[in-house]
Amino acid sequence: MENVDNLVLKLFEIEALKFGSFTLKSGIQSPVYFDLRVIVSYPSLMNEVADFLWQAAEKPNAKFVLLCGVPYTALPLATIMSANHNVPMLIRRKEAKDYGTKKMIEGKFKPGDTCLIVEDVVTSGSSVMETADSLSKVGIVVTDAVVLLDREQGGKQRLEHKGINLYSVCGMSGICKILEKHGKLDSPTVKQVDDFLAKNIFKPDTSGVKLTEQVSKKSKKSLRYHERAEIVAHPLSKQLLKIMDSKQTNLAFSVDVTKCQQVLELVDKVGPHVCIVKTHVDIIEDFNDDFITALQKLADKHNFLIFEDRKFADIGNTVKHQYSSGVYKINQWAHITNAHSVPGDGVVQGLKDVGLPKNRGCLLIAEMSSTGNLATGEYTKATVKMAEEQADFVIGFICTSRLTDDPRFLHMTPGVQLSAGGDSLGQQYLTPNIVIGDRGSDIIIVGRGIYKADDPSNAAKLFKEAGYEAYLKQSVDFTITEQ
Ligand code: 5IU
Repeated sequence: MENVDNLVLKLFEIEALKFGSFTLKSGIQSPVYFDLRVIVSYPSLMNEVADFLWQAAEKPNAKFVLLCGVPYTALPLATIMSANHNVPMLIRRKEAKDYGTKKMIEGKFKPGDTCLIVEDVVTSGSSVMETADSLSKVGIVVTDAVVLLDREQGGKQRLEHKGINLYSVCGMSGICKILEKHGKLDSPTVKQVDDFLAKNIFKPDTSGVKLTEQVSKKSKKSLRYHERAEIVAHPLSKQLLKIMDSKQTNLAFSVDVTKCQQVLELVDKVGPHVCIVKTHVDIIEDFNDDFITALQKLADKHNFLIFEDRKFADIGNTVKHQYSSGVYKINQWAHITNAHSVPGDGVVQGLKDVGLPKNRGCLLIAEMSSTGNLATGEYTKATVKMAEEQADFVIGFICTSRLTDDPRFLHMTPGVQLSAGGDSLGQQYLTPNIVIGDRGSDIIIVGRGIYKADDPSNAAKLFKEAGYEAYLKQSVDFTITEQ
């Protein structure tokens, strides 16, 4: 305890802890400001802080084989911890411009490795979450984070809600008590800080929105499938949500095999467990019209929708023909198809011309599951905007996490297996729990996890149960935090 007192006094002395009136990044006026950047000028203090951080994570038995500092202030602190305790470190890139072309995470790791996040100050927890997201995108598991100063504004609870335990060396109220005890702060200032804390708490699952300013409308996460089915406008989304509700499944089966008979046999086995069957008809060697009739019969028998994963990506006039003519005539039989947003909104318009009259729906590819893909950052945001502008035809996204709270849009995520990992060609796998529970997606898309299993029907059942359980847990958690 004495030691923490000394540390706080030192931080106060070097003006890493400031009291007065400060405008925070969010525009909020705060009576206290923590600026830990100055500590790099005090090497022995750096060592001391790194020790405190280590102890704070060690005592509660945090589980990790790697360390990663949140850029930038915590980077040198993580480096000291790494060197002193011989725990390898990772570096997360912060620069947005590098998202598409460079590795976001530098350093050696295997999917499934556990990593402790190190941070200097936590307010809402968003920076820790961003780092955790980047790590989990490459299959690293984050369950613990350690911070020097917790502003006690709800960051800990928000992180817990995302499955991350936060350990802190000291909190805002503790710091005030120590400084008051040592005559560095007067009681009106301490009271000011207390009042500030009482009014400025960040609530779980909002991005930096103050509790007092929360909108009361329920977000998508709190809505059950049947509730969403009532409010979505597109009849296909309604139908899909009703299937998900009645069959208790958010599983889409990607049946990527190359013979008609193989496809039909697999679909008949797996059909009872899925809400969607996803096809790539251009990989089927003996494709014919009877195959489509048989697939449609299975869709009726087992009550699922058909999604042809065609990924249209040409100008509007061309995709219109690709969608409705040629050998496959996709708009005649596939309830859902998808498109890249790269050509601009003409691609959606072209598909819509021949899709909407048949009550078809389209997904936009806003993110991809493969390593090094370019569908990130501004591209993803522009894709969401494109969907919002053509919501009569665009029913959702292919993505790796929830992109909007708008309940009309269905989020579907490929790259799912029962344990995290990848293949040799850049596919990256996450678990149903991470995809539905942590990342807020709606539907898991599973291919090899099912059709390569010894018993595809049983494998589909396991995916269905894992996905549905994550959905139930997600909704219940959210309802509790709303009270
Ligand atoms: N798919 C992806 N990632 C993507 C997109 C589509 O995996 O970003 I867009 C497709 C490819 C394949 C299925 O048809 O989803 C996933 O199959 P596996 O579960 O076998 O990896």
